[in-house]
Amino acid sequence: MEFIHWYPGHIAKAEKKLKEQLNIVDVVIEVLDARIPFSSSYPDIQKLLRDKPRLILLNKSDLADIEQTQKWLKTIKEMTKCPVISTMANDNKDLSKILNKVAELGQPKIAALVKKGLLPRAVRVMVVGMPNVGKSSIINKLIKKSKAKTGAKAGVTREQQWVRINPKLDLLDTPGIIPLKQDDQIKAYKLAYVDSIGENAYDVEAAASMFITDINQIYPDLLKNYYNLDDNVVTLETIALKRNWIVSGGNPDTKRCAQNILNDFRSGRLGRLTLDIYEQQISV
Ligand SMILES: Nc1nc2c(ncn2[C@@H]2O[C@H](COP(=O)(O)OP(=O)(O)OP(=O)(O)O)[C@@H](O)[C@H]2O)c(=O)[nH]1
Ligand SMILES: [Mg+2]
Repeated sequence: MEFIHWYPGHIAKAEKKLKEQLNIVDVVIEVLDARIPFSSSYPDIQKLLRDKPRLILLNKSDLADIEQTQKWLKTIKEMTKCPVISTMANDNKDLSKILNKVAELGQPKIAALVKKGLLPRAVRVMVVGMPNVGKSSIINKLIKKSKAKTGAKAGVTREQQWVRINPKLDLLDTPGIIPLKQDDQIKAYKLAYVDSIGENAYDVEAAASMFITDINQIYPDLLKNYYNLDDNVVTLETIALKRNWIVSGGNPDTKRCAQNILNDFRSGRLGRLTLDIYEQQISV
């Protein structure tokens, strides 16, 4: 049985829109979820971008396993040859790093324009990523200081709004949504854990059960301790019974339990966890 239901027509439309947006920028900021750097990446991104320079952000790093994030930063850098930075939306420490990297990545394009006899212009950048990874938060962070919209540019699509970040940098203020086309069901589950897939596309209890299995493998005892279970049987049923979530007839309310477990993870209450484990992903 397939876990996630895809809508091919919707994907084609999203891909077309993304391509149009990509055509008008010089540099792309790709946002990944630091808890699932592998599963929140888009396998076709290289093809879509062609030679466009890319800065990769491991966002929500405040929710991810510190040690794993360090490993992923290094590996993704080696694999993609792109600069990679870990970020968190409510912290501005990384802001100047992002701005400097984008300016640096856009420089060759501007130099090429000047060489052709054109006037130098600001580097145009956009943010792309899967749903819910923090694209809007990052855009807001970038434009915090400069709310002024620069309006439509000559020669580029009129509906697009640009924000001047600084004299050398213009940001497209709408993010590029990477379509959720994942043939890989394991990746799809992980995207569901981090709430990157609408809940109408999957079964919450199935997702929470998978989540329990995955967490028990990577962080043994974590759930047992967090939910204060008496033995090693960690299931929706045992957790629901322990919490006294009961439906009529005395049965465990597994649906409520599933929702609660996923919420505990998403909010960080379970701790800083990474679900794409570097050692496992790299060995495949
Ligand atoms: N803990 C934590 N939460 C974050 C971070 N970045 C974003 N969020 C939260 O994650 C949720 C989604 O963030 P958005 O910026 O709306 O993500 P998005 O990629 O624009 O989402 P869509 O527009 O739905 O595709 C919001 O509740 C944010 O507050 C982060 O670095 N750490
Ligand atoms: Mg958004």
